[in-house]
Amino acid sequence: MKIVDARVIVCSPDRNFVTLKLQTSSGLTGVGDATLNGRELSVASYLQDHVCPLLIGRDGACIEDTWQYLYKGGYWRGGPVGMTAIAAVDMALWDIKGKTADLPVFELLGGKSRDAVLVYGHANGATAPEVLEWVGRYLDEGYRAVRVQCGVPGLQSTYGVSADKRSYEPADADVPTENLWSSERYLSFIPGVLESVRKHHGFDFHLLHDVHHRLRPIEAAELGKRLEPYRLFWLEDPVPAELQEGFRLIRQHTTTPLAVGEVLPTVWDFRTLITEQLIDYVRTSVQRAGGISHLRKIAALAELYHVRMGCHGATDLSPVTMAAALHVDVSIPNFGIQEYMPHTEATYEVFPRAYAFRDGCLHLSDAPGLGVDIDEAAAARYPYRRAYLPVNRLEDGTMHSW
Ligand code: EZ4
Ligand code: CO
Repeated sequence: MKIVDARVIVCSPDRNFVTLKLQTSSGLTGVGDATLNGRELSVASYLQDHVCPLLIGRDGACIEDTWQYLYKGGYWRGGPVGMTAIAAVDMALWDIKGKTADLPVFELLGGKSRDAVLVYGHANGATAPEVLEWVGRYLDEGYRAVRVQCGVPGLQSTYGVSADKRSYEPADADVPTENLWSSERYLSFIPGVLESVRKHHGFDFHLLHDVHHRLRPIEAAELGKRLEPYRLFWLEDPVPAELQEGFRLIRQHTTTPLAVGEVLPTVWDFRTLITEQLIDYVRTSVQRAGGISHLRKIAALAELYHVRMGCHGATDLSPVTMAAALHVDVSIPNFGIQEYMPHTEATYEVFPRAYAFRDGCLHLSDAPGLGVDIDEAAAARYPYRRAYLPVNRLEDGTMHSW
């Protein structure tokens, strides 16, 4: 079963996506997500110019060998661009493997460990009352886990807080939006918001919060301590993930569970965090971390150290990544939770899918392969638009330096 065609499709049905479509001599196709938010065209080029030519004529059945060939053969290992490109190839080959076997991919990963995948929704608001209202709506819709983000008085705009309450789109401009940041203002405000969420809505659901890498270790330690009474499911990205020693300091001070790693692409990036048990949840996903093959290795290492998986699932991960993540989520033993931010109708028009939300969980169908595709004619109607993620400045105008 040779790979006979490899196409890179760039489109923007309400946001940018890069998709790889492979075709085999047996007449099957497979899709992979290669979207790297704000740097999309770099991955498109990496695939088009440097990977697709190597795929034509290769045996599409050899997923692991192809992974090793692309990872090691690239010489410049790791990094978000290369790992996203390899991820797309890997996903597409698993899709083809499933279709060849006429089985959903989770059956090839060992079968189901659970029937459905627990997800968390996103309640964000400019003010605390708005947050409370949206937490209520999510709970009414059956969500069992809700992430809460709130605007901070004195800071005009805050990452993760948007007008759209269903999904927020941080890559919102063709040059980066500049947000203001003050750890002092944030730390004096956010514990009260989480306290009022528990006061109004109780403890019978999982509550999550994302710091988006904006604190220093000692500030994060203080926050974790102050949030303990509100029993968070996790506190995400309290500090930037590249200074892993920072997590030792946070751990010494708080029992609030920690989640990290939506920007980390390889098992080696997680090694210290996992083996020293500095975190409780791994946040990377299929498309960030080299595909299903490599994500499973991260999950397996995490399993040995009592660390669970909580895959990233914001709207910049296409429905292809969401489907692939769900196959991993239902099959691994150490699943924790899956982030879920519904895509827009335009996105779903381009990416027909076979998963659905019900009772706080996402449910996979038994469709063979990943159970998701790309409608290329629809994709062609939504051309690429440059869009960047924001940056943070401190109140004195300095770029946020950590
Ligand atoms: O910043 O998806 O937990 N989710 C997040 C997201 C990420 C964006 C980056 O592309 O932090 O909002
Ligand atoms: Co995050």
